[in-house]
Amino acid sequence: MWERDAGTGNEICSEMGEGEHVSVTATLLLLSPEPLIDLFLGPLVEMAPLHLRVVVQGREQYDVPLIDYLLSFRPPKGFVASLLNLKVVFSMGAGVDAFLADPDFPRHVPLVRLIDPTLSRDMTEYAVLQILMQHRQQRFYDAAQHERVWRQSIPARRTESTRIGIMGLGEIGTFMGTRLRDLGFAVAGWSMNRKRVDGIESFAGPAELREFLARSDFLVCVLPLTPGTRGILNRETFAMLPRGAFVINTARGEHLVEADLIAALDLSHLSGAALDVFGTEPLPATSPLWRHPKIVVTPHIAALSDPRAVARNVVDGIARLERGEPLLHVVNPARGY
Ligand code: OXD
Repeated sequence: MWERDAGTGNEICSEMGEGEHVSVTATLLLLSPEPLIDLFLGPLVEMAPLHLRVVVQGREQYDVPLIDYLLSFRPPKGFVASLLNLKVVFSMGAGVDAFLADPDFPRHVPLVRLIDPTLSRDMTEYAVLQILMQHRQQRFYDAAQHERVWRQSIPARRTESTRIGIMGLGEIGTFMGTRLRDLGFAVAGWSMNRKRVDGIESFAGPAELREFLARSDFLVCVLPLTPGTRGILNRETFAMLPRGAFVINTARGEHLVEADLIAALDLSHLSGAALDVFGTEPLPATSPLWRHPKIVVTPHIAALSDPRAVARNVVDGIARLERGEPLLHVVNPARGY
């Protein structure tokens, strides 16, 4: 039971014993779609220090000026700006594009992304799965099994001469690249600035995009969504890929011009695509992507944020702030990541 202390205005937990009162000195607001709330609330409540009160948007009343921290992923436009005394916004995911797409987002409030090894691992598993399915011709063998035919086929390309291009060499892209490199693939990455990663060729900036694409038999997009990367998977960039290239998008649907992908597949310039993210989610039943024979569709599951990692990120971030230490993983709004 929380009560307001008449003197300080702080809230007090009255369930504790005599003399044991802990004042609530900070409030975190959780704003999430209803079906996910309990998943994220449990670990938050478990890990939050006693002086941090967690309130859930839509379930509890709260005083707007008392909200210090917000945890969310896709808040409605204008919502963040309405929280006048906000100290930090925590993202429930690695991507922060939905926050920055809000013209009213208060750019002076630090926005902290989720950086968590489980996200990098899960995203890597997804890319490895899709690449190996294609590289090892698994669909060909599935069809043969279905027909009960013993049908062998020589692999189109050896692993060491199969070139993988990762668009975005940040936390996730670098982790993915090193795992694919260790499987023996020829891996390169493309990013805004040149990166040094052992055994991974680095291409940087728009000037080196063509050369990077021209050597990518598999193209994996893990870029942040920014005005500069929106629609980057399009007719022109597909034309720069070698014939027969395979495209994997686990970043954001808005990176892809869907009609251009379908055209490149139908012309057999591209051999296939695996898409986990879409401009409209859930993907409408009327979308041609669902039924395209060369497209694998998955429902934004390549890497789901682990609720315990999200809670840890929030609790550690708040503790750092309270100790006067700089926050980690703060987004640069001008850069968009
Ligand atoms: C993320 C996502 O950004 O799940 O983490 O899309």
